[in-house]
Amino acid sequence: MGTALIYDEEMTKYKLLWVDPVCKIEVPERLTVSHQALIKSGLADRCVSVPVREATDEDILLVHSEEYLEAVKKTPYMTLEDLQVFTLKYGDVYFHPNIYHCAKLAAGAALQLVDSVMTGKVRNGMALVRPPGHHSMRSAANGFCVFNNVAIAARYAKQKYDLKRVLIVDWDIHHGQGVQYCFEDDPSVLYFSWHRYEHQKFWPNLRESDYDAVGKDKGVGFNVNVPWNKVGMTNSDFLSIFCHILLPVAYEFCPDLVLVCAGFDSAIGDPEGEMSASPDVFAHLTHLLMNLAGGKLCAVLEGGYNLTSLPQSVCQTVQTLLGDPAPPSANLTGPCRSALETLHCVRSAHLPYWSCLSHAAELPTSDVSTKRAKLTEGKAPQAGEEEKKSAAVAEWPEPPRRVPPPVRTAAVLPDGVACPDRCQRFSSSEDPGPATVRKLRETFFRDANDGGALHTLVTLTALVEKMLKNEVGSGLALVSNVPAALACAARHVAAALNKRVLVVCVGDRMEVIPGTEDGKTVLVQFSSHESDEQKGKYEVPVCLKKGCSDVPGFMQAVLSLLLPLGYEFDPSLVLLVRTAGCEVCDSAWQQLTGLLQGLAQGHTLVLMHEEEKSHVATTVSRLLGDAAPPLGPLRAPLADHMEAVERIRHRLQTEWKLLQTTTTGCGECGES
Ligand code: Q9C
Ligand code: ZN
Repeated sequence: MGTALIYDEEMTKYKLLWVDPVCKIEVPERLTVSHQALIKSGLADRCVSVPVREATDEDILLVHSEEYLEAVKKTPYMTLEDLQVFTLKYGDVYFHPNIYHCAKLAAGAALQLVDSVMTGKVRNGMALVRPPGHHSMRSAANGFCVFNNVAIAARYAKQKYDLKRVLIVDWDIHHGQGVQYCFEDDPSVLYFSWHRYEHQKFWPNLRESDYDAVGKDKGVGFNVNVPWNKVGMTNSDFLSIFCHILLPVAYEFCPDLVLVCAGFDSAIGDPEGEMSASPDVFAHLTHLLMNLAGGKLCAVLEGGYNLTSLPQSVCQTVQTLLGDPAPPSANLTGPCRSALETLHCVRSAHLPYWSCLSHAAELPTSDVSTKRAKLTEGKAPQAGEEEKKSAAVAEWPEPPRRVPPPVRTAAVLPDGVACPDRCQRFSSSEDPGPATVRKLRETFFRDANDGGALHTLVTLTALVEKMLKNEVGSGLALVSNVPAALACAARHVAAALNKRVLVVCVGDRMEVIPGTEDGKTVLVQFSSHESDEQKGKYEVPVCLKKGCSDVPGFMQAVLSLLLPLGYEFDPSLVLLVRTAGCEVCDSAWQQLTGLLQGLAQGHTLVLMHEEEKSHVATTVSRLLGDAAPPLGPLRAPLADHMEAVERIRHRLQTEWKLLQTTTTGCGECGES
């Protein structure tokens, strides 16, 4: 199952024919540099090339009015002056004799992508198109957009494949108001958009781009707006919104298909967005969406006007779609104050509609809504009221190459357990030497004399070393003594190699756990073991009664606790341990495994007890990057579990900034 790439040079064959400072950034080179970068990096060759087609009238009429379509149809025959006059009817857009043709190809490209994914020809894909789509409305071109490519694709997919739920993620830095208007009363399409807003001072300056536009009638709750009120937002701000809003809501919604309005004007260097997110953040955003909808994801280009960061961001996205390991998540320092304010407002606005947000504190409305009132009255916010977040610096390092390891996944398995396809059976060829053996024996088997178990530890140590040298990507080991294997592997990474290791345990509380005193080890342990112990920053017991069988509660803990903590910690290795009595259902386990692949450049080592061999094949499949099966729409998590997760987030959010969701600290105790 591959990745589709849809591109046609024809879409570079229109451009601005007169002087217009607003439109001059929307140039044909946007597409050529993006495509060239995919070719040069070898990514294009690894994709399945799918031809574009023209969207038909019928396709376009799924979203647009007949009058508008007929009007656009006339543009190829207009004189330059006619085109200029026609253009004036709309906002921030230009027409050209060939743009109608290109707009049909852009919408048709999105439909070809949907067809390729829905028929199983590919798993996912990206369409590089011009003109973009998300600003165009039923009867109006707008913001460089002529036809709403993604909105048309969503209606088309629903109709042709009888889909019940479609998620549209709009990470372009502008609000896709056209998409919002199209689906605001439709509960079958969940629209998420973040956008530069600056309290309505940024284009398109709409009141309805704010966080309180949550959808209408039957669609109430299915429109999620995340307004950025400052420029200079960073990777932390973006990932924080994903962990604390988009992903919980998306998992609860459980889409059959994910469409991405993939605009890259949200990346650093963009003259429109003025944000500070690095191009490799798109690898993480993409990865985090790839376990939804069984991996069915279609990314369609929208904006992106910096001809350096645009192609870098496109490459990061496509490389992730292809399944290559994610880049490290370095330098996440937590969301800024303005982002936290936004996060809090959005969560509060959506709390009535999504169980996963039901514990978000009610909005203390004073602060933010006052600012809005001031603006609508035309008063400027007081000078010096708050520090101005500085705009992006114009320079950033080129994202480092993401080199897939020669062995994607290796497994340490007892004789008699078959090694799954595409996975390499791992046995250590090198002699560890008597000193290592003595040390292992002394540390882990002082009393016993179990040669087989000792051999396993030697093998695991070798496997961990190979993973950290990127000779092996991920690994799985079936062992007889899980605690010893865990302690050995964790200590080897932290103490011997001096690297950070994230240990995630699911199941019964274990007696032997690696020490976390060194700050190199973070231990997150999901179990039914009740514990109110105030552990330090590096040890996080998560008590889920009924052994994690509350899937919504478990996912809540994974998305809003484990992931942000993991991203901020930025480990070199993840040790994922399934201990005896692990009651988490198979599909939740698979989601966990898949999501953790976004950390440590995909270096996850799964440890399981020998008797768990029935989980080997599915776990290996996740480690290889295959999408996890969907969980189904999630019910409300158990209140106890929500409270447990909230308590832990509160306890740790001064240390782990990515756990924060408010500016005020705890709503109950007033602590900050
Ligand atoms: N500086 C897309 O990214 N001009 N369209 C805004 C404010 C319109 C952007 C002027 C920008 C349209 C698809
Ligand atoms: Zn944009």
